[in-house]
Amino acid sequence: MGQQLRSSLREQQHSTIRKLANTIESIWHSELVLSDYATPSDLGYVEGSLEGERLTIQNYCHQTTQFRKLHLELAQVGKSLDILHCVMFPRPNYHLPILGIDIVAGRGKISAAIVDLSPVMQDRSLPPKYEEQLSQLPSVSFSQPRELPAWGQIFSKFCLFVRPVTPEEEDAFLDQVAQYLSIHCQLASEALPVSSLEEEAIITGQRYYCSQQQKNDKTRRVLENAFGKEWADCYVRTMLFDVM
Ligand code: 18B
Repeated sequence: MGQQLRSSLREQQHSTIRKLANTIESIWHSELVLSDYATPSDLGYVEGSLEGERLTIQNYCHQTTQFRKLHLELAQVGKSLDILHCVMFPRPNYHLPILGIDIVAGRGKISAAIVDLSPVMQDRSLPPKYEEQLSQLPSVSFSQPRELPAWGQIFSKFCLFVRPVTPEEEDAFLDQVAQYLSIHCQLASEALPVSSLEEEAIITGQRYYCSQQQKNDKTRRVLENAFGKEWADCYVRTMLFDVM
């Protein structure tokens, strides 16, 4: 799909989503050495409209020494719903958390903004350097924190899940994501491979993370409305939260 179409989706999206997409890409490009990732050719740019409004999806994927998949996805439903989805899946031979971001904006207002560095070890702990650096970040308060759904037990104590209600809160969320992402890219670049025993535990942890995320019915419903149940299920399992 042409570059023009790609950038036009971003330009139509909620300004916070557009800014965050640009921030994520700029940090990835400056902090990591990116290689191509073989995105299935039919999933780079996708459009569907089955029952409801048209859903447009744009995927950007990369890989690095430490990450098997860096995934940034922008989606738009009709003119009314904008979504940014981002997950950084570490390779299983590195003990690193999974960075996940989701922003959902309906009719110009953000209803959900979430960022987390989620643990993969069974004891739910993050590597000590992450604990250290994340604890040192200045705490920011939002007027409308949101409650995690039951499947959200995968998230860490540093998880930020809010409905930002002012431009200042939107900027504060953007700033927090940039901090998490910078810390993550820096610590990941310094990380060394683990033993094969630890690798087994990490694979189990990533599988658990993905199986819990796959329980998010709100994501599934949007995809099902545009593409049908079968396609949506396949997309969730292979593109959004593929287990190794
Ligand atoms: N997600 N989100 O990524 N989701 O993908 N998302 C929603 O105001 C999509 C992730 C998360 O309260 C909503 O409630 C679609 C990652 C949580 O029950 C919609 C795509 C994380 C909730 C969508 C997508 C994550 C949530 C409802 C593919 C976290 C709240 C909006 C492009 C790291 C769930 C609202 C609840 C909500 C849709 C979290 C519509 C289609 C990586 C916790």
